[in-house]
Amino acid sequence: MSGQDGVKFDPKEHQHQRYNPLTDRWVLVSAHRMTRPWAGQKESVSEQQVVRSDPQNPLCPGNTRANGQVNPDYESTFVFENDFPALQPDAPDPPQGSDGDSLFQSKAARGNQVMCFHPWSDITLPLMRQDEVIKVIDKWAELVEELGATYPWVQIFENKGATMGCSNPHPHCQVWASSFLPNEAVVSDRSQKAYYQQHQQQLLLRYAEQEANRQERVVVQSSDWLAVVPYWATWPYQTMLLPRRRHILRLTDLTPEERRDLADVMRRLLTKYDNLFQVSFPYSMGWHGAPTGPHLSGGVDHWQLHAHYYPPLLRSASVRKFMVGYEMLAQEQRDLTPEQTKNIWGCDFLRHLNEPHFVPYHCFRGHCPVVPFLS
Ligand code: H2U
Repeated sequence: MSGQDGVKFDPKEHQHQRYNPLTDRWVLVSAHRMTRPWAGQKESVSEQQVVRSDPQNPLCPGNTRANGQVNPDYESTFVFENDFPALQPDAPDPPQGSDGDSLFQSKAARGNQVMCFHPWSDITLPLMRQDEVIKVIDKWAELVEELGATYPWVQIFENKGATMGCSNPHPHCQVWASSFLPNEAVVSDRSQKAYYQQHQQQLLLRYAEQEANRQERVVVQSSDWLAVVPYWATWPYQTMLLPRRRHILRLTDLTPEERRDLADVMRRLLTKYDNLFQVSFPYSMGWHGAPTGPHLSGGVDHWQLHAHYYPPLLRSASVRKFMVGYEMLAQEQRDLTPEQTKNIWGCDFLRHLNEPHFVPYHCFRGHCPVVPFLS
């Protein structure tokens, strides 16, 4: 069926599909659906304060964890082996291959860690000082170096906020090293490789160059980094953080200047997130860099380091987007275009939000934290 004769296509009005070149999948954009009423689930926004140091919290300095080990009185970042690892380093391998029927196949999996960003439980990355965020980046790079010496994939990810399934408000991330390339890595590797072979240029280096020229979806930029709402974004406030100036395979390759700049861009991006609905903004984020272990010797020039941020919220701090129905059974879909500057609920495009955090710095570094956490 064709569309209405004589009506000019407007991406803000008319549904269309956008291609995600990293996943080789399409997303349906149907901006006109924003007007639908919402009588569904709302997240509760609690004004609850997180205590700076809770004697019961196993992630705080000096406290005892579930396995009986006592944390040191750490003053910066702190990494420990997860006491409940999804990937146990010494678990026996399952029998390789299938059990005679190709529908029932298994493979070996391996090891993981928890990394605390800061000794305080009531602080988050956007409220940390730049030097404190640089220490987080340095530690991420160290972990990629250490675990990547043997494991082919080191997945650093932060689940922030109870709504993203985070079990502890203390600022932390997880690092899972696997003896295999997980699904997302396999698809991203395949897509970046195909693009590189066809164009002799890294897909994401070219993409960063294009986004920097177009300036339609850029949220924060600096001399070395870009934070953009990807053209193919599925989540309403999804962003991607990528180096814009040179080919960089992994976090380990970042220069001290690039780390300093990254810390600044991360703080600015995350401050905008918090300022959007004036809450400690929930998300899942993670780094994707070239595979490691056996891949350290080469064959991965098509890769460009980048981070994905996937926030769950839709139109307010209390209404989230659900990836259900059509998304589960047919294809991902979004209701507003990634470049729209304001939606009908009056939420500003991230780029236009203020950069000073809504919690005044002097108040925060003292002892009156007031950032509402979603429960
Ligand atoms: P999440 O909040 O993202 O679930 O991460 C907290 C992690 O901390 C989780 O993986 C680990 C959990 O297994 N943990 C320990 O390793 N020891 C503890 O004593 C508490 C929590």
